[in-house]
Amino acid sequence: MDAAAADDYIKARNSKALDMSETQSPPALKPKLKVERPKLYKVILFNDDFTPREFVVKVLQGEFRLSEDQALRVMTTAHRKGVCVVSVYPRDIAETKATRATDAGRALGFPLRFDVEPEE
Ligand code: TYC
Repeated sequence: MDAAAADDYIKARNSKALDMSETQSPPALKPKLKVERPKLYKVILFNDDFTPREFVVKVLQGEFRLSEDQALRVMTTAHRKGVCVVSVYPRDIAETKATRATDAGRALGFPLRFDVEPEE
């Protein structure tokens, strides 16, 4: 077909595509297949002067499934620097773990604190 005919054909095809009653028409626009990753949140551990080191390690192992070695490193970093990132999770998991870990300390009268903040 010549250029004018081709032009008419494309116009007709696109106008059909926009008419949803024509189910066999190809879509005029490609659908966006965009799958977004869930945003991640950091759980932060704060140092304090009262919570026993061994207890911090136990909470890190129990609530965050860290190995003894990882838990010791995280506890030691928080002890020396004031804070340490424990791990990252989707928002509700991060919040649940931070709350449970903070409550475990509070139940024994310790001021142990875990917080959640969005990853950049
Ligand atoms: N600083 C505490 C102590 O000397 C131990 C500790 C470490 C507490 C890390 C909290 O996030 C923490 N007993």
